[in-house]
Order: sequence, then C-alpha cells, then structure tokens
Amino acid sequence: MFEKVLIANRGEIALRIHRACREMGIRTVAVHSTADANAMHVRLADESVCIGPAPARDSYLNIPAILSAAAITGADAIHPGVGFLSENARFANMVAEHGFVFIGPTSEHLRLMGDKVTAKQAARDFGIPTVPGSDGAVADIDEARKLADGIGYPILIKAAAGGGGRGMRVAATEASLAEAFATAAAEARAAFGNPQVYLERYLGRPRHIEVQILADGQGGVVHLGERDCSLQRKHQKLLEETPSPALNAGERAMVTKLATDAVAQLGYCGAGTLEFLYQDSAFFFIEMNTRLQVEHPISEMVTGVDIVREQLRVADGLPLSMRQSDIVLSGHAIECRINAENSVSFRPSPGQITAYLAPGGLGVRVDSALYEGYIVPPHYDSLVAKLILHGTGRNECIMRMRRALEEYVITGIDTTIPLHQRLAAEPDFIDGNYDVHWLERFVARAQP
Ligand code: MV4
Repeated sequence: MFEKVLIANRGEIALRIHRACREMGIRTVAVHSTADANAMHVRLADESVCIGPAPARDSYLNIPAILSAAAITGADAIHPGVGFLSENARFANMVAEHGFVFIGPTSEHLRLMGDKVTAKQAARDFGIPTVPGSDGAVADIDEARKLADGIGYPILIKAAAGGGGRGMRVAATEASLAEAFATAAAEARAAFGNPQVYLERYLGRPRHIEVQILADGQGGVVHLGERDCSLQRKHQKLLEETPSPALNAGERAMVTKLATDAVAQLGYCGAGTLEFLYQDSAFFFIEMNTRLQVEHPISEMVTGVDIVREQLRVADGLPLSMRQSDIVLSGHAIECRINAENSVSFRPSPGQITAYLAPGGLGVRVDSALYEGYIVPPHYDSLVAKLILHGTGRNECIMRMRRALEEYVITGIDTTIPLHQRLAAEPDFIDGNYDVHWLERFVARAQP
C-alpha cells in the first residue's frame, strides 16, 4: 500500500480522504492556498505545502505546483477529491508521467465519460437505455431540424462538454429550435471551449437517480445501491437520500444491474457513478461521474463500505475487499448539504465561525472542516458541512434529521440549516413526492 498520499483538495472532502488514509496507516500531505493556511485539512495532515494564492486556478487547479508538492514531499500517489482536477484526463496523465499514482480511473475512461456524446454512445454499446435523441453531435441547425422531427418535441439541446446544466436549452416547438440551438452552442463554446451540442427528447418531470459503483479492473465490480439526488436548486444538490423513495425492489434491481454490467464491460477501475433520469417507471442513462462524489457518505451509511478506502486499494492494484453478496443495503440515509449561504436569498455568507457545536448520537455523521474561530473564505464552493443521517427506515431517518438539525449550532455565518428544517416539515418531502423541479418551486414560496 502507499506510504504517503497527497490530497489535492480542501475542506470536508480533503478531511474525508485524510481519515481513510490514516485508518490505513498512510501518511498524508495537504496542499493549500494562502487563504486556507488555517484550514482543518492542513492542521490534520502530516505535512502541508502552500501551492499558491487564493483563486483556485492559481492553487487547487495549479498542476505544476501540485506535482512539485508531491515531488518535494515524496508522495506515492495523489487523490484529487471532488471537483477541481478530479476528472481532468490531462492531469491524470501528468500525475502518472511524473511517477505518481492517480487515485482514480484511467485517463482514457476520464476522457470517454468527460464528453457526454461519447459517454452516451458507450452506454448504448453496453446495453443501457439512453434518452431518445441524436446519434452524437449535431453539425448545424438544418440537421437539428431534421433530427428533431424524428425525436419529437419538446427537444433539449445539450453541450457535449457539459454537465451541471450549462449549455442546455429547451425548444418547445420547431419555432424556437434555431434560437435554442444557437444559444446552446454559443454558451457551450464560451463555457467549455467546445461548441458541440446534441439533441434529446425533453423529459418534463424526471427524478435524478444515480448508482454508486466500485470496480477493481480485475473483474470485481459492485454497486452500493442508488441515490436519489432530485432535490437540486440551480443544478446544485441540496439533499440526497438512499434508497430512492420512488423505486420499488424490481426497479432497483434493474438499474443497479444495468450499471454494474456496463462498468464490467468498460473495464473500469475506481469509484464511479452512473446518472439516470427516471420518469414513468423508465430509466435513461445521461452521464457517468468518474470520481468520488460529495454525496458518497449516504451509500457508506447503508452499506458500511468505506468508498475512499476501496479507491485507495484499487488504485494500488489490489482487488476490492468485498463481493456483491457481502453487501447488504440496510436502512435509510439522508445527506443535508449545509452551505455558507442565506437560507432564503442564497447569498453567499463567508466569515468567521463564532460558535460551533455539531450534533451527535446514534445514526448521525458530520463531515465538515469547520471549527470555532475558523474563517470561511469567500473564494470557494459554499459547502461547509454535510449532515448525514441513518435510520432503520425513512421515517426514523427524517425524525433523526429534524433532531440533528435542531442540535446543530453554527453561528457567525448564515447557513442552509433553516432551509433543511423547512424541508423536513414539508408534506411532499415527507411523502417522497418530488422531481428535479420540485425544490425550485419550494424555495420560490419562501421568497419575500
Ligand atoms: C435532462 C432533463 C430532461 N430531459 N435531459 C440537467 C443537468 C444535466 N446533468 C442533466 N439535466 C437534465 N437533463 C432530458 N432529456 C432535465 C435535466 C434537469 C435536471 C436533471 C437532474 C437534476 C436536476 C435537473 C434540473 C433541471 C433539469
């Protein structure tokens, strides 16, 4: 096993990776920007290296600085965490070229899934249903018009390099197709430097269901069930739960089998997530995330599997430490993402934490790098804590969520805790009755 791992990330996820390393006897190297000199991930790591000024492009995205930090500290491997460089194929290549192990899949798999057109093609080749649409990128508006006639309106135009909703436009009828096509392509070019777009039939009220996979590239492939991530605002997830309240056992068995069979055929190695839209009892693959995900703890809570530990093992050439038959999906788990934002206006709320007391007790996990006196910097993602609850059933889990939210003290900044408390009291949420658009309408009701 590796002796020393450099963690190329910050905040709660850097801490999460550090914890897995520590429990495996692996020493850790933290890297940080000047804004994060006093961050918890720096304090807990065995060593730390400042890699640049506050803006992420100068520090957490600064590839030469990160590789230099790995070289001077003698690290064996680099864990990219989530976001930042975690799905960057060029970075994965450079890590290997410099003699370090990239803790993640191969750069070929990163590249294949980074382009949504090739990802969708691969999924179809592996027998996974996808949303009816164009067979790959669409060259121009004339081709788009012809294809759209066959697919049927409403049509959704998506960026090949996209994800996270950027470069996406709906055309309700042919009258709006030309403008939607041009806007999506222009937005894709500006955001990703790649104007390629493709067409899909627009699903009006889907749920976002994703399957957590672990694979060792030696024939070992397991799933850890699905997560329902439909509660999003502006493509930012707010709360995730597993199992999905929308699926029955047959649907769960089907989608997890589709995902594991595809990942086995792909020869994938690492942790991965296949994203599906679910509507009218049908699943449609949309994307694959080739990294650890923010919401991974809920899958850990219902399985007892340490996902980061398995990532480290398979990156070192070891097999997965379990088979599918060893995994029991037990009870229900919910993650509340706590952001440094006002819970009504969603304005960012960086600043100093004046008091901090995290909840505890049975079935409660808190992944956070906050502490009293810490100053939340304004430069990064606003996620400051993940409150993860487990219960024997969904009702118990929601009661525990209410109890833990009530206990949680974070003062000095605004957080999304009050929003989670409103959500926990909302009949539609309690009934599991929501789609990907539900949260936008819910938060609109609270606007002054
Ligand atoms: C869709 C869709 C409806 N129909 N595709 C948004 C982000 C991207 N990753 C996929 N997205 C969607 N794709 C078709 N054919 C609706 C969405 C969508 C969405 C998906 C998941 C979670 C939240 C969402 C919010 C708005 C739209």
